[in-house]
Amino acid sequence: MSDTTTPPSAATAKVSVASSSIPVSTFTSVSSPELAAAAAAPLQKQDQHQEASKEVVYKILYFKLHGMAATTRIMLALSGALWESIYPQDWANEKHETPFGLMPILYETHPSSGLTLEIPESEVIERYLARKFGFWGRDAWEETAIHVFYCSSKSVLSLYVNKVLLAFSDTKARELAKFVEKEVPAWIVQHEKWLGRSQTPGFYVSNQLSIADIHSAVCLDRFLTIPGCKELFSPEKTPNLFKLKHNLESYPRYAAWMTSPEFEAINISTRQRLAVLKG
Ligand SMILES: N[C@@H](CCC(=O)N[C@@H](CS)C(=O)NCC(=O)O)C(=O)O
Repeated sequence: MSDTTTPPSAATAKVSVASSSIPVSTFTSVSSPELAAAAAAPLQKQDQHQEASKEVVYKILYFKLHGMAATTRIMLALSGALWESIYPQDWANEKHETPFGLMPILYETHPSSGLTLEIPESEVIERYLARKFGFWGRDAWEETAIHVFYCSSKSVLSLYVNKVLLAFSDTKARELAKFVEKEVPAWIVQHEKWLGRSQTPGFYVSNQLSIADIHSAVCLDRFLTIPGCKELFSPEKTPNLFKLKHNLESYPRYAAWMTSPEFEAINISTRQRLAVLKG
């Protein structure tokens, strides 16, 4: 993992790859010796990605929404690897070609062998990339601390989606109130306490960027768009969560992704989708 005093360069932040079609599925043959060898290739450190980017190409398939692909896209952007977002063209038909008929799906192509790994399930993808790119801690204790706060942020975000966004219109206001009055404050208290306790406030583990930092920043960005919820956050009220956000923003590759035209296009369609769901 990189030290925040020396954020990685933006030079290889995002490089387009030739085709944006869904790669040929390899999920059912993932146990073949060649794929097993490709998957077991040495883990990459962030500072080795210039080298790694020549080797492996990543594609992340998801709707043109942040949703369940937001954290993966950020990790790919931070890594410096060759990657692109791909979107379904005709999902009703493409769905049946995918492992579980659901997105996101990560495709990892190894040009030297021509093999493509296909990885479904958002949490599996996130944990795979976190391990590959060094966002997963240096020992068992760091991994555990990172995992705890990563899971906590995943839980609060899925509560919002399942209990509030997907609530029937007659219960939506009540569910939102409960979420804002109970769930978010509970999340804030524990995360503020942990983030503030160390000598490097704003990181869950030492001064290392981890999947927990990245996923909590995704949560924070989402919460800051919810009326009634965004008022719970400010540099004064939640200084350590703001420090976390600031830490992440000091990485040029992150800043490049968050201000890219593609990110903005995803922003626009996410806002449109949320407006429908919020009713
Ligand atoms: N457990 C899966 C859930 C994925 C999921 O629900 N994906 C939705 C979009 S958020 C989807 O693909 N919907 C399209 C469909 O059901 O056809 C994961 O975490 O990846």
